[in-house]
Amino acid sequence: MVGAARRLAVLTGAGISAESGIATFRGAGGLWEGYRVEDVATPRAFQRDPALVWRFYNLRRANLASVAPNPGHHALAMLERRFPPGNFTLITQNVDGLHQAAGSRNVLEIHGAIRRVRCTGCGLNEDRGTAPLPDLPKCERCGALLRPDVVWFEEMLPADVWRRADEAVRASNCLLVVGTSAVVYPAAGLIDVARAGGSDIIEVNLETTPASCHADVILRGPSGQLLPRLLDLLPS
Ligand code: BV8
Ligand code: ZN
Repeated sequence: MVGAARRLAVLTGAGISAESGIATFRGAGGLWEGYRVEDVATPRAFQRDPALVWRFYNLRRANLASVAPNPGHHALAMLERRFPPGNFTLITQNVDGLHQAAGSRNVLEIHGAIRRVRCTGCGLNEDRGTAPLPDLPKCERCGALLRPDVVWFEEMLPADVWRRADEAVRASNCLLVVGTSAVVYPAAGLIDVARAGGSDIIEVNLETTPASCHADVILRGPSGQLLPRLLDLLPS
C-alpha cells in the first residue's frame, strides 16, 4: 500500500516519541509530570495560574534538551524522500519538534511547538529552543506575558496549518496513523476524512484504538521497530 501510494499522508501522536523517552499523554493514566493535561493545557488554567502552567511547560521543554529522535522518526524522514515533493505530508499532534530534528521536511504541527513562545500582547512569536524560561516569562518587546505556542484544549487549531493538513489527507490515497490514541479532535477526524476518501489506512500502535476498526492494515508494536521494517520492505 505504501509502495503503491501516489500521495502519502502520515498522522503521528505522542506514541512515536515514546521510544525517545517522552511520556505519552494517556500512558501514565492521564497524569503528566504530576499534572492532568486537561487541567494545565487550557486557556482557563493559564488565566487562573500562569506560573503553574509555565512550570508544566518548562519541565517538558527542559526534558526536550536530553531527548533525540528515535528510529521511527528517522524512518519517516527516509520515507518522505521516496516521494516527489508535495506528495508526502507529515501531520503531527506532537509539539516536541523531533520529526524536524530527524530530517522530516514537510511537517504540519497542528498542535504547535513547545520550543516556540507567543506574546499574549503583541503577537511576537519566536523559537526559544529548550533554554530555561522563568515561571512568568515576559515579552521583551511589549512587556506582556508570553505563552507556549501550542494549541490548548478548547482552542482553535492554527487555521492555515489545519487547512493544509485536511487538504493533504483529502489528496492522498494512503494514510499512515502512528502512535495516537485517536481521541483528540479535530486531529482524529483526519482518519474519517481519509476513510471517506477511500484512502488505504495503516495503523501502527501498541494497542487497539478507535482508529483500528478503520484500518486496512494494523501493525501492532512499537513504531521505533516497525517503521524501519516497513521501510526495508519497500522496493529500493
Ligand atoms: C478544538 C498541545 C474547536 C498542548 C494538545 C468531547 C468529545 C470530543 C471532543 C471534545 C470533547 N470536549 C472537548 C472536545 C474537543 C477537544 C478534544 O478532542 N478533547 C478530547 C480530550 C476529548 N479538542 C480540542 O479542544 C481542540 N480544539 O476542538 O477547537 C473548539 C473551540 C472552542 C470550543 C470547543 C471546541 C484542541 C485539541 C488540542 C489540544 N492540545 N496538545 C500540549 O501538548 O501541551 S492535545 C495532546 O493530545 C497532544 O497534542 C497529543 O498529541 C494529543 C493526542 O494524544 P496522542 O498524541 O494520541 O497521545 P496519547 O498519549 O493519547 O496516545 C499515545 C498512543 O501511542 C497510544 O495509543 C499508545 O498505545 C501509543 N503508543 C505508545 N507507545 C508507542 C505507541 N505506539 C507505537 N509505538 C510506541 N512505542
Ligand atoms: Zn509582546
